[in-house]
Amino acid sequence: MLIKKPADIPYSEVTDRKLYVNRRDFIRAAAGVAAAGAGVVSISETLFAAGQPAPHGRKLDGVKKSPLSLAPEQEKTNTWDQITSYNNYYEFGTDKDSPSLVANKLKTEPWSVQVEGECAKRGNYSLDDILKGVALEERIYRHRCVEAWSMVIPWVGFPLSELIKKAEPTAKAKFVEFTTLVDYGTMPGVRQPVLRWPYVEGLRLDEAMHPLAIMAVGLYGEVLPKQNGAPLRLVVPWKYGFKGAKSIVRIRFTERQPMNSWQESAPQEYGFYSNVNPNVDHPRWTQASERRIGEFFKRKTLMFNGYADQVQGLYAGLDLKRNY
Ligand SMILES: Nc1nc2c(c(=O)[nH]1)N[C@H]1C(S)=C(S)[C@@H](COP(=O)(O)O)O[C@H]1N2
Ligand SMILES: [Mo]
Repeated sequence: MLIKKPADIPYSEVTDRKLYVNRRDFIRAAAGVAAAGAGVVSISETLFAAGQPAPHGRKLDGVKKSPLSLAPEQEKTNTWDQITSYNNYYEFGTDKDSPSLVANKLKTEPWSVQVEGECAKRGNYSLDDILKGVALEERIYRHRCVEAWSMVIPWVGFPLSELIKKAEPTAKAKFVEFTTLVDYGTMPGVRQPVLRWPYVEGLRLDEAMHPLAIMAVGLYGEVLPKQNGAPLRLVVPWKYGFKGAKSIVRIRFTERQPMNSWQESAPQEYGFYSNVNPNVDHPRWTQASERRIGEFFKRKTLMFNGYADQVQGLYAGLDLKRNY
């Protein structure tokens, strides 16, 4: 059986970007006039009633700037087109352009999240419940995929800690597990045994409470495109991108370390922590450098993806070579 790991498709990373975009345009063109009318580039339906129409979807209102963002002069933000057409979302296929071509079928409304496990406020919460009282912030973050490519992405979201506090974890809760949607009707990828679906990720509770960890609901001030994990996805900027579970439907507080999908599928390659670490190579390639999408020359990968000052305290005393 062919089990595709992120590494089995890595040459998309070196595929010339122009060829890539051309192929996508070709597929769109081939889909023809009818498809254009049906919105191959989908206008997201939205739960954010007040949002005004925006260039690609719907504008999120009242988004504040955050001091935790990268400053624009620090690093250039990737374009909307780059961020929304070069995606990993295996439920929609393993090609980088599959999610942008296929995910428009995903139904993100209504949406609810089941909160379970070691917490006082278990239950089924609508997205509106989850967003009640939260202030949306723009967080411009570096995004480093384990496949050694990277981007800079202007997310819109809110601190994961706010959601966790609302759930009131018990004293026994040490970890948080995130489970994402499986829908056979709209997700062709879940018929392939790439991973055992649903996609599951986890964090230690103190990692999850860190102010840099967010739940994202938007991009470039607009509602999050489906290929990027609408309506609600995790973003943990100091970890490899696969920790950022998309389209979350379940959050569970646990006493024991959850098993995450990539660790389950290839434990010698992907661990639980998955902190970006230029000193710990992937068994099949180096993690010392990366290719920023849109750039030609490689960049050096930064410890904790450049967030070491903020997060290294979480890992004091932990052997980062063993706990990759
Ligand atoms: N449900 C789900 N979440 C997922 C993935 C996936 O395949 N399925 N891919 C992960 C990987 S490997 C990366 S790099 C990021 C990509 O996020 P982006 O497409 O918004 O850049 O999503 C992560 N979250
Ligand atoms: Mo990734």
